[in-house]
Amino acid sequence: MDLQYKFPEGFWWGSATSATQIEGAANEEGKGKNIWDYWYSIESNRFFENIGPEITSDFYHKYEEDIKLMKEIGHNSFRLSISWSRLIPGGRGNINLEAVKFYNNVIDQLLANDIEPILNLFHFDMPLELQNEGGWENREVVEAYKVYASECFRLFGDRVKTWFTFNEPIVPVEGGYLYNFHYPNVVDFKRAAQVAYNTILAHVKAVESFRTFNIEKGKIGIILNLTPSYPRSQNSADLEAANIADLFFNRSFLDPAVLGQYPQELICILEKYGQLPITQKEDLELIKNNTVDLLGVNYYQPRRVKAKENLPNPYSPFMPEWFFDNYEMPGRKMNPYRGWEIYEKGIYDIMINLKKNYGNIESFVSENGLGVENEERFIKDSYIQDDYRIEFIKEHLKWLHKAIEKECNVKGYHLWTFMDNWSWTNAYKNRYGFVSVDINTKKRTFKKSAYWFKEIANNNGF
Ligand code: BGP
Repeated sequence: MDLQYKFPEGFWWGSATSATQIEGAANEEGKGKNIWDYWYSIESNRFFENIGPEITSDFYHKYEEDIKLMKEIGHNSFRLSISWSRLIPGGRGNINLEAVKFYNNVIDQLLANDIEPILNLFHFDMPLELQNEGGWENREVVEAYKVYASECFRLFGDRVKTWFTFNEPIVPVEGGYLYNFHYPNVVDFKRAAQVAYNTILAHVKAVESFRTFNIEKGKIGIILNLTPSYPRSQNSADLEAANIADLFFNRSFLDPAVLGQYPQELICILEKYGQLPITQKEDLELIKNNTVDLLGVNYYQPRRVKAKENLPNPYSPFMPEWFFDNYEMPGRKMNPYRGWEIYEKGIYDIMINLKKNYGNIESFVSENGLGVENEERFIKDSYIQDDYRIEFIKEHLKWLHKAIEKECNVKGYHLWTFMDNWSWTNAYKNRYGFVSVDINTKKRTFKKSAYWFKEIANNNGF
């Protein structure tokens, strides 16, 4: 077949999800509580239509059916996360054998369907007991994570080759310690910096442990939401604003994870404002020696910034926004439901940056997707005709293809997400899946995009 956009041999076609967003069974078979279970129990009003994480898509009971559906639409790979509080209730100590059984079954089912399981160890879901000890602010929790990660490598490493330590580790920093959209709802930059730093420590300790398992063809990486920072203009003040935003939101994780060191400029800013985290001397060696094999890139939207209009109030809490203002570019294309700009070329710019400045590290698009409200509006012939999603994916893939033509080392594309799932405080407001899920009956139905994706996965292009 003559394809205009042909992708490299072995390209990953699939989708991504996370434990808390699909498993449900939040209080079943020995699972401990995580911060989402707890936060919902004390403040359910913070969640769209008061819906919490206890049932979600019920993957815990329906995984067999779901994996069959994945196979049906051409998935050759699927990324999911392990729920730490399910595997090790309380965060440390005994392993929950029911959880081991569940994850073993999921992995085996995926393999039996020729779908490569890609496992992520942490997707925003800190066990409650460990959060009560200070979460990522506490180095003891870093040690507990290392033990948890090692248990996962030991239990599942015979079959799972591709591992990720964290998904979007900056989000719990932003949500939990700066902007109040995750528990524990703290607003304190210095604590946020400690959380970010300790997360990197947890990450490198997991990488270090992973290497000792000598998993055949095993690779380990981190998944980052890389959000390119575009300046309003080429004026030097706008450029500097974009540079600083990039340091805070991208390079704070990208540089240590891939290059093994923090950007000096970022250290200088934090030092100047008295915001540096507490560190130990030996940490630097550890960070340097445990860089990743591959990178997951989550991309939804660009960040546009401009030089500040007004000086920040020096008595207000220190924030990244002391150095830039967000910029609403006239004429930008928007996803009005999520309030995010759609800028397809961003995916190309990210890959070119990885090629130029990060040794062309192997990467893949680990999340990209379009959340839409009230998709039932688009039902025709009893399924959702989501042409807007097909368009969205296609336009991103074209730019990804262009990056590959420029020799960027891109290995795959995963949509967020396989089936409509529970989106944290947005609960079921925006739907992202190839498969719609009736939130009452849990019935699954393919959307039009699922059939379309099957074609491109089977043809390895379009
Ligand atoms: C990413 C997360 C996902 C997912 C997605 C969509 O940041 O890794 O967990 O939820 O964004 O965003 P949202 O659910 O907030 O609409």
